[in-house]
Amino acid sequence: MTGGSHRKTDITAEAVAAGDRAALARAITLMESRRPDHREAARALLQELMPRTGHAVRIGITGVPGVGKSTAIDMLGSMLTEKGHKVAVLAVDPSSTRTGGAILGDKTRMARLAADPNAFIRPSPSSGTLGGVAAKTRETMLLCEAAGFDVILVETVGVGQSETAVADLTDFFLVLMLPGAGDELQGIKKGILELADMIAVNKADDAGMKAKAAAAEYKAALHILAPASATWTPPVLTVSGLTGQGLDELWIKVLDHRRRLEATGELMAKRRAQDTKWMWALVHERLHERLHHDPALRRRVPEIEKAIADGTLSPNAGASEIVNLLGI
Ligand SMILES: Nc1nc2c(ncn2[C@@H]2O[C@H](COP(=O)(O)OP(=O)(O)OP(=O)(O)O)[C@@H](O)[C@H]2O)c(=O)[nH]1
Ligand SMILES: [Mg+2]
Repeated sequence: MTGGSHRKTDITAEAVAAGDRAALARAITLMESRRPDHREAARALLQELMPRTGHAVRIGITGVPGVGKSTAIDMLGSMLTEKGHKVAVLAVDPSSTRTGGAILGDKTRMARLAADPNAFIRPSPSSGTLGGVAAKTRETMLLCEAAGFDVILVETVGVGQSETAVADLTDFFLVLMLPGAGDELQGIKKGILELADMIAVNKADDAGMKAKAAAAEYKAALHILAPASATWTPPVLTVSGLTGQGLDELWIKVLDHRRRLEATGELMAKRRAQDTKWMWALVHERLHERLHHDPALRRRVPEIEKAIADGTLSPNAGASEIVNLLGI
Protein backbone atom coordinates (compact mmCIF):
# COMPACT_ATOMS: atom_id res chain seq x y z
CA MET A 1 0.00 0.00 0.00
CA THR A 2 1.32 3.42 -0.85
CA GLY A 3 1.94 6.14 1.71
CA GLY A 4 -0.77 8.24 0.08
CA SER A 5 -3.50 5.66 0.50
CA HIS A 6 -2.44 5.00 4.06
CA ARG A 7 -2.84 8.69 4.80
CA LYS A 8 -6.24 8.58 3.14
CA THR A 9 -7.65 5.93 5.41
CA ASP A 10 -6.12 7.65 8.39
CA ILE A 11 -8.71 10.43 8.77
CA THR A 12 -10.17 10.60 12.24
CA ALA A 13 -13.78 11.26 13.15
CA GLU A 14 -12.48 13.82 15.66
CA ALA A 15 -10.80 15.85 12.90
CA VAL A 16 -13.99 15.90 10.81
CA ALA A 17 -16.12 16.71 13.86
CA ALA A 18 -13.77 19.57 14.75
CA GLY A 19 -14.61 21.14 11.39
CA ASP A 20 -11.19 20.49 9.86
CA ARG A 21 -11.94 21.23 6.19
CA ALA A 22 -9.01 19.23 4.86
CA ALA A 23 -10.14 16.20 6.86
CA LEU A 24 -13.70 16.67 5.58
CA ALA A 25 -12.54 16.91 1.97
CA ARG A 26 -10.41 13.79 2.38
CA ALA A 27 -13.23 11.89 4.04
CA ILE A 28 -15.47 12.67 1.07
CA THR A 29 -12.77 11.58 -1.38
CA LEU A 30 -12.39 8.36 0.56
CA MET A 31 -16.11 7.72 0.33
CA GLU A 32 -16.17 8.40 -3.41
CA SER A 33 -13.23 6.05 -3.98
CA ARG A 34 -13.79 2.81 -5.84
CA ARG A 35 -11.31 0.93 -3.69
CA PRO A 36 -13.03 -1.45 -1.28
CA ASP A 37 -10.59 -0.64 1.58
CA HIS A 38 -11.26 3.07 1.14
CA ARG A 39 -14.98 2.49 1.16
CA GLU A 40 -14.75 0.31 4.22
CA ALA A 41 -12.77 3.02 6.03
CA ALA A 42 -15.30 5.65 4.88
CA ARG A 43 -18.20 3.55 6.14
CA ALA A 44 -16.58 3.14 9.53
CA LEU A 45 -15.90 6.86 9.71
CA LEU A 46 -19.48 7.72 8.80
CA GLN A 47 -20.82 5.24 11.33
CA GLU A 48 -18.80 6.94 14.03
CA LEU A 49 -20.00 10.37 12.94
CA MET A 50 -23.70 9.49 12.55
CA PRO A 51 -24.69 10.79 16.01
CA ARG A 52 -23.45 14.23 14.95
CA THR A 53 -25.64 14.37 11.84
CA GLY A 54 -29.24 15.31 11.15
CA HIS A 55 -29.37 18.86 12.47
CA ALA A 56 -29.00 20.73 9.15
CA VAL A 57 -31.64 22.34 7.01
CA ARG A 58 -31.41 20.33 3.80
CA ILE A 59 -32.59 22.13 0.69
CA GLY A 60 -32.70 20.76 -2.85
CA ILE A 61 -32.65 23.30 -5.69
CA THR A 62 -33.61 22.44 -9.24
CA GLY A 63 -34.53 24.14 -12.49
CA VAL A 64 -33.65 24.03 -16.18
CA PRO A 65 -30.05 24.82 -17.22
CA GLY A 66 -29.46 28.54 -17.02
CA VAL A 67 -32.40 29.30 -14.72
CA GLY A 68 -29.88 30.68 -12.23
CA LYS A 69 -29.44 27.93 -9.63
CA SER A 70 -25.75 28.53 -8.98
CA THR A 71 -26.17 32.31 -8.92
CA ALA A 72 -29.04 32.03 -6.44
CA ILE A 73 -27.09 29.57 -4.29
CA ASP A 74 -24.13 31.96 -4.22
CA MET A 75 -26.37 34.82 -3.06
CA LEU A 76 -28.52 32.83 -0.63
CA GLY A 77 -25.50 31.02 0.77
CA SER A 78 -23.62 34.27 1.35
CA MET A 79 -26.68 35.77 2.99
CA LEU A 80 -26.82 32.78 5.33
CA THR A 81 -23.13 32.76 6.26
CA GLU A 82 -23.57 36.45 7.12
CA LYS A 83 -26.30 35.39 9.52
CA GLY A 84 -23.82 32.99 11.12
CA HIS A 85 -24.72 29.76 9.34
CA LYS A 86 -22.24 27.33 7.88
CA VAL A 87 -23.31 26.41 4.36
CA ALA A 88 -22.34 23.36 2.31
CA VAL A 89 -23.17 23.26 -1.40
CA LEU A 90 -23.37 19.89 -3.11
CA ALA A 91 -24.44 18.84 -6.57
CA VAL A 92 -26.13 15.81 -8.05
CA ASP A 93 -25.44 15.46 -11.73
CA PRO A 94 -24.73 11.99 -13.00
CA SER A 95 -24.54 13.06 -16.64
CA SER A 96 -21.28 12.23 -18.34
CA THR A 97 -21.45 15.58 -20.12
CA ARG A 98 -20.34 17.26 -16.95
CA THR A 99 -16.68 17.99 -17.42
CA GLY A 100 -14.02 19.52 -15.25
CA GLY A 101 -14.84 22.74 -17.06
CA ALA A 102 -18.45 22.72 -15.88
CA ILE A 103 -17.35 22.17 -12.31
CA LEU A 104 -14.91 25.04 -12.62
CA GLY A 105 -17.80 27.05 -14.04
CA ASP A 106 -19.83 26.30 -10.94
CA LYS A 107 -17.09 27.60 -8.73
CA THR A 108 -16.82 30.82 -10.69
CA ARG A 109 -20.61 31.19 -10.65
CA MET A 110 -20.34 30.81 -6.90
CA ALA A 111 -17.31 33.04 -6.52
CA ARG A 112 -18.33 34.60 -3.24
CA LEU A 113 -19.16 31.31 -1.53
CA ALA A 114 -16.03 29.68 -2.94
CA ALA A 115 -14.00 32.29 -1.05
CA ASP A 116 -16.16 32.17 2.09
CA PRO A 117 -14.52 30.39 5.06
CA ASN A 118 -17.99 29.39 6.31
CA ALA A 119 -18.96 27.72 3.06
CA PHE A 120 -17.91 24.46 1.48
CA ILE A 121 -18.56 23.62 -2.18
CA ARG A 122 -18.29 20.08 -3.41
CA PRO A 123 -19.10 19.10 -6.99
CA SER A 124 -21.05 15.98 -7.88
CA PRO A 125 -19.14 12.69 -7.87
CA SER A 126 -18.08 12.26 -11.47
CA SER A 127 -19.23 8.71 -12.15
CA GLY A 128 -21.71 6.06 -11.22
CA THR A 129 -25.40 5.38 -11.53
CA LEU A 130 -27.83 8.07 -10.45
CA GLY A 131 -28.64 5.99 -7.37
CA GLY A 132 -24.96 5.67 -6.61
CA VAL A 133 -24.30 9.38 -7.08
CA ALA A 134 -27.28 10.21 -4.87
CA ALA A 135 -26.13 7.79 -2.17
CA LYS A 136 -22.67 9.35 -2.21
CA THR A 137 -24.15 12.82 -2.10
CA ARG A 138 -26.19 11.78 0.93
CA GLU A 139 -23.07 10.52 2.64
CA THR A 140 -21.23 13.73 1.73
CA MET A 141 -24.13 15.66 3.22
CA LEU A 142 -23.91 13.66 6.45
CA LEU A 143 -20.15 14.23 6.65
CA CYS A 144 -20.73 17.96 6.16
CA GLU A 145 -23.32 17.95 8.94
CA ALA A 146 -20.90 16.17 11.23
CA ALA A 147 -18.34 18.86 10.38
CA GLY A 148 -20.76 21.53 11.61
CA PHE A 149 -22.49 22.70 8.43
CA ASP A 150 -26.07 23.55 9.34
CA VAL A 151 -27.43 24.44 5.90
CA ILE A 152 -26.99 22.04 2.99
CA LEU A 153 -27.88 23.25 -0.50
CA VAL A 154 -28.01 20.55 -3.19
CA GLU A 155 -28.10 21.78 -6.79
CA THR A 156 -29.41 19.57 -9.55
CA VAL A 157 -30.37 20.33 -13.09
CA GLY A 158 -34.03 19.60 -13.63
CA VAL A 159 -33.92 17.58 -16.80
CA GLY A 160 -33.85 13.95 -15.77
CA GLN A 161 -34.54 11.71 -12.86
CA SER A 162 -32.06 13.54 -10.69
CA GLU A 163 -34.64 15.88 -9.18
CA THR A 164 -36.48 12.94 -7.63
CA ALA A 165 -33.19 11.67 -6.22
CA VAL A 166 -32.49 15.09 -4.72
CA ALA A 167 -36.00 15.42 -3.31
CA ASP A 168 -35.27 12.11 -1.56
CA LEU A 169 -32.15 13.62 0.03
CA THR A 170 -33.60 16.87 1.28
CA ASP A 171 -36.24 18.36 3.58
CA PHE A 172 -37.28 21.16 1.27
CA PHE A 173 -37.43 21.11 -2.49
CA LEU A 174 -37.15 24.43 -4.30
CA VAL A 175 -37.98 24.66 -7.98
CA LEU A 176 -36.64 27.70 -9.82
CA MET A 177 -38.55 28.82 -12.90
CA LEU A 178 -37.92 31.38 -15.58
CA PRO A 179 -40.30 34.29 -16.07
CA GLY A 180 -42.39 34.04 -19.22
CA ALA A 181 -44.77 31.30 -18.23
CA GLY A 182 -47.17 30.18 -20.96
CA ASP A 183 -44.97 27.95 -23.08
CA GLU A 184 -42.71 27.43 -20.12
CA LEU A 185 -45.51 25.92 -18.14
CA GLN A 186 -46.29 23.51 -20.95
CA GLY A 187 -42.78 22.11 -20.82
CA ILE A 188 -42.74 21.36 -17.14
CA LYS A 189 -43.26 17.85 -16.08
CA LYS A 190 -46.17 17.40 -13.79
CA GLY A 191 -43.90 15.36 -11.53
CA ILE A 192 -41.66 18.25 -10.67
CA LEU A 193 -44.55 20.38 -9.42
CA GLU A 194 -45.62 17.50 -7.22
CA LEU A 195 -42.17 17.49 -5.64
CA ALA A 196 -41.99 21.26 -5.11
CA ASP A 197 -42.21 22.72 -1.62
CA MET A 198 -41.84 26.13 -3.21
CA ILE A 199 -41.66 27.60 -6.68
CA ALA A 200 -39.52 30.69 -7.14
CA VAL A 201 -39.76 32.56 -10.41
CA ASN A 202 -36.20 33.77 -10.82
CA LYS A 203 -34.61 36.72 -12.65
CA ALA A 204 -37.40 39.01 -11.46
CA ASP A 205 -34.84 41.84 -11.60
CA ASP A 206 -35.07 42.24 -15.35
CA ALA A 207 -38.51 40.83 -16.01
CA GLY A 208 -40.56 42.02 -13.06
CA MET A 209 -43.97 42.04 -14.70
CA LYS A 210 -43.42 38.83 -16.59
CA ALA A 211 -42.21 37.17 -13.40
CA LYS A 212 -45.37 38.21 -11.56
CA ALA A 213 -47.56 36.92 -14.35
CA ALA A 214 -45.64 33.63 -14.38
CA ALA A 215 -45.99 33.35 -10.61
CA ALA A 216 -49.77 33.68 -10.93
CA GLU A 217 -49.85 30.89 -13.51
CA TYR A 218 -47.72 28.60 -11.38
CA LYS A 219 -49.92 29.28 -8.40
CA ALA A 220 -52.93 28.17 -10.40
CA ALA A 221 -51.07 25.11 -11.71
CA LEU A 222 -49.93 24.11 -8.23
CA HIS A 223 -53.47 24.43 -7.00
CA ILE A 224 -54.49 21.75 -9.50
CA LEU A 225 -51.39 19.55 -9.48
CA ALA A 226 -49.81 19.64 -6.06
CA PRO A 227 -50.94 17.15 -3.46
CA ALA A 228 -53.10 18.79 -0.83
CA SER A 229 -51.55 18.96 2.61
CA ALA A 230 -52.97 20.32 5.82
CA THR A 231 -49.48 21.33 6.90
CA TRP A 232 -48.02 23.07 3.88
CA THR A 233 -49.19 24.76 0.71
CA PRO A 234 -46.21 25.37 -1.58
CA PRO A 235 -45.85 29.13 -2.02
CA VAL A 236 -44.90 30.80 -5.29
CA LEU A 237 -42.42 33.67 -5.01
CA THR A 238 -40.67 35.99 -7.41
CA VAL A 239 -36.96 36.35 -6.69
CA SER A 240 -33.66 37.39 -8.16
CA GLY A 241 -30.64 35.31 -7.34
CA LEU A 242 -28.54 38.05 -8.87
CA THR A 243 -29.74 40.98 -6.75
CA GLY A 244 -30.98 38.98 -3.77
CA GLN A 245 -34.50 40.34 -4.13
CA GLY A 246 -36.99 37.98 -2.48
CA LEU A 247 -34.38 35.71 -0.91
CA ASP A 248 -35.10 36.93 2.63
CA GLU A 249 -38.73 35.95 2.19
CA LEU A 250 -37.65 32.65 0.65
CA TRP A 251 -35.57 31.79 3.71
CA ILE A 252 -38.40 32.75 6.08
CA LYS A 253 -40.66 30.32 4.20
CA VAL A 254 -38.06 27.57 4.42
CA LEU A 255 -37.91 28.00 8.20
CA ASP A 256 -41.69 28.18 8.42
CA HIS A 257 -41.99 24.91 6.48
CA ARG A 258 -39.49 23.32 8.84
CA ARG A 259 -41.30 24.49 11.97
CA ARG A 260 -44.60 23.17 10.72
CA LEU A 261 -43.30 19.77 9.65
CA GLU A 262 -41.37 19.39 12.89
CA ALA A 263 -44.49 20.15 14.90
CA THR A 264 -46.53 17.44 13.18
CA GLY A 265 -43.71 14.89 13.14
CA GLU A 266 -43.76 14.89 9.33
CA LEU A 267 -40.12 15.97 9.06
CA MET A 268 -38.98 12.98 11.09
CA ALA A 269 -41.27 10.66 9.11
CA LYS A 270 -39.97 12.06 5.83
CA ARG A 271 -36.37 11.47 6.84
CA ARG A 272 -37.13 7.94 7.99
CA ALA A 273 -38.78 7.16 4.66
CA GLN A 274 -35.73 8.63 2.92
CA ASP A 275 -33.48 6.35 4.96
CA THR A 276 -35.33 3.30 3.67
CA LYS A 277 -34.90 4.52 0.10
CA TRP A 278 -31.23 5.20 0.84
CA MET A 279 -30.76 1.63 2.03
CA TRP A 280 -32.25 0.25 -1.17
CA ALA A 281 -30.17 2.63 -3.28
CA LEU A 282 -27.10 1.23 -1.51
CA VAL A 283 -28.19 -2.34 -2.18
CA HIS A 284 -28.67 -1.53 -5.88
CA GLU A 285 -25.34 0.26 -6.00
CA ARG A 286 -23.49 -2.64 -4.42
CA LEU A 287 -25.14 -5.13 -6.73
CA HIS A 288 -24.21 -2.93 -9.65
CA GLU A 289 -20.61 -2.80 -8.39
CA ARG A 290 -20.48 -6.58 -8.10
CA LEU A 291 -22.06 -7.02 -11.49
CA HIS A 292 -19.36 -4.93 -13.10
CA HIS A 293 -16.32 -5.77 -11.04
CA ASP A 294 -16.66 -9.37 -9.85
CA PRO A 295 -13.89 -11.28 -11.69
CA ALA A 296 -15.90 -14.48 -12.21
CA LEU A 297 -18.82 -12.52 -13.62
CA ARG A 298 -16.62 -10.42 -15.84
CA ARG A 299 -15.18 -13.60 -17.34
CA ARG A 300 -18.50 -15.30 -17.83
CA VAL A 301 -20.84 -12.47 -18.87
CA PRO A 302 -19.45 -12.00 -22.41
CA GLU A 303 -19.92 -15.73 -23.03
CA ILE A 304 -23.48 -15.59 -21.76
CA GLU A 305 -24.21 -12.57 -23.93
CA LYS A 306 -22.76 -14.33 -26.94
CA ALA A 307 -24.79 -17.48 -26.29
CA ILE A 308 -27.95 -15.40 -26.12
CA ALA A 309 -27.04 -13.54 -29.31
CA ASP A 310 -26.40 -16.92 -31.00
CA GLY A 311 -29.75 -18.20 -29.82
CA THR A 312 -28.23 -21.09 -27.88
CA LEU A 313 -29.23 -19.74 -24.46
CA SER A 314 -32.51 -18.20 -23.39
CA PRO A 315 -32.46 -14.76 -21.72
CA ASN A 316 -34.12 -16.38 -18.71
CA ALA A 317 -31.41 -19.01 -18.35
CA GLY A 318 -28.74 -16.34 -18.83
CA ALA A 319 -30.27 -14.15 -16.14
CA SER A 320 -30.48 -17.12 -13.77
CA GLU A 321 -26.83 -17.91 -14.25
CA ILE A 322 -25.79 -14.29 -13.60
CA VAL A 323 -27.95 -14.10 -10.49
CA ASN A 324 -26.45 -17.39 -9.29
CA LEU A 325 -22.96 -16.06 -9.85
CA LEU A 326 -23.87 -12.98 -7.81
CA GLY A 327 -24.79 -15.37 -5.03
CA ILE A 328 -28.27 -13.98 -4.45
N1 LIG B 1 -30.89 38.95 -14.74
C1 LIG B 1 -30.57 37.87 -14.04
N2 LIG B 1 -29.68 36.98 -14.55
C2 LIG B 1 -29.37 35.89 -13.82
C3 LIG B 1 -29.95 35.66 -12.54
N3 LIG B 1 -29.46 34.52 -12.05
C4 LIG B 1 -28.61 34.02 -12.98
N4 LIG B 1 -28.55 34.85 -14.05
C5 LIG B 1 -27.72 34.63 -15.25
O1 LIG B 1 -28.17 33.44 -15.89
C6 LIG B 1 -27.05 32.67 -16.37
C7 LIG B 1 -27.08 31.25 -15.76
O2 LIG B 1 -26.89 31.34 -14.36
P1 LIG B 1 -26.44 30.08 -13.49
O3 LIG B 1 -26.53 30.51 -12.08
O4 LIG B 1 -25.15 29.54 -13.95
O5 LIG B 1 -27.58 29.04 -13.84
P2 LIG B 1 -27.71 27.49 -13.43
O6 LIG B 1 -29.15 27.23 -13.29
O7 LIG B 1 -26.84 27.19 -12.26
O8 LIG B 1 -27.15 26.78 -14.72
P3 LIG B 1 -26.60 25.26 -14.88
O9 LIG B 1 -25.74 24.94 -13.69
O10 LIG B 1 -25.86 25.29 -16.16
O11 LIG B 1 -27.83 24.37 -14.95
C8 LIG B 1 -25.82 33.47 -16.01
O12 LIG B 1 -25.44 34.23 -17.12
C9 LIG B 1 -26.29 34.37 -14.88
O13 LIG B 1 -25.54 35.55 -14.80
C10 LIG B 1 -30.87 36.65 -12.02
O14 LIG B 1 -31.43 36.55 -10.94
N5 LIG B 1 -31.15 37.71 -12.84
MG1 LIG C 1 -25.26 25.75 -11.99
